[in-house]
Amino acid sequence: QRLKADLREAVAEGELGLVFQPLLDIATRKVVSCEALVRWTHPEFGPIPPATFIPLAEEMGIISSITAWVIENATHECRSWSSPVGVGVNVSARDFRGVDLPALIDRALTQSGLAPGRLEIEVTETALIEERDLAGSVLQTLADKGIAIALDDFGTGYSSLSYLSALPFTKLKIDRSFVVDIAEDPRALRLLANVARLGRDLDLMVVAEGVETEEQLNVMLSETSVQQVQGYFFSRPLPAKDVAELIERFN
Ligand code: G
Ligand code: G
Ligand code: MN
Ligand code: NA
Repeated sequence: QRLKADLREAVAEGELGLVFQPLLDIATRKVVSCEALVRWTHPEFGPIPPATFIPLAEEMGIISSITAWVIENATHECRSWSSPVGVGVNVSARDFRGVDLPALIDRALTQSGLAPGRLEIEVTETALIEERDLAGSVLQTLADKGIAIALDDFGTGYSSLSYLSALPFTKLKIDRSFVVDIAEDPRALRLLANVARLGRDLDLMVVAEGVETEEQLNVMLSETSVQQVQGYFFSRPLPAKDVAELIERFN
């Protein structure tokens, strides 16, 4: 209850923060986009993980204010980067009902001057299960504007495969559980390789999440058709200033 009251205040007072984690092209090792991730540092309890406060915000009905704030900030930051890399934003199932997402995104793109093709909306399978019909029409509207649509945490939800062809995805983000053992376990590597191939067959950009070691990167490069990688091996999520510098230095 205390946490809920404090979260409401933090959202109202603009006390949330945003960090950005780069996604790299596996072959060139250039940054291709950055995922925006929200942060909340409680004045007394310190950092509260999004896995804790996002569900709270959903329950409280204030997730759309967070989403709106994230989209405005993320597009603004992205516009300031020295090379035209993209920016990814996570949306919650509730956002499909709670807010006019296309209107909100149009406004953010206009205000920031960012090209629609540089914005990427990340949706989880869980969000799609909860709001299947609505999500389908909203995502189609966004895709028609040229916005990229990523299926996030792929492989961790239920009945994932049916969504892949039914919805207008442009990108598949394979969950990090498919990456963690690939350097030691040949079967884990075969599984990742086949999931990646499925994505490529459907003309999706294929991303592997949670790449933590050089060994993982090397086997991925030689044995799979994964095109982009994200993970601690390259970079943790960084404050806006640091990610801008990283882009300037590496791209
Ligand atoms: O580092 P990390 O703890 O940031 O993220 C944990 C999870 O929190 C992510 O998998 C993501 O789904 C969720 N998350 C992070 N930022 C946002 C956000 O801005 N909006 C939503 N809806 N979820 C987010
Ligand atoms: O679910 P989503 O992909 O939106 O959230 C990304 C989450 O994964 C964030 O919490 C981020 O901090 C975390 N993350 C990013 N890279 C790595 C990694 O290499 N290893 C692990 N364990 N977590 C990661
Ligand atoms: Mn994500
Ligand atoms: Na993920």
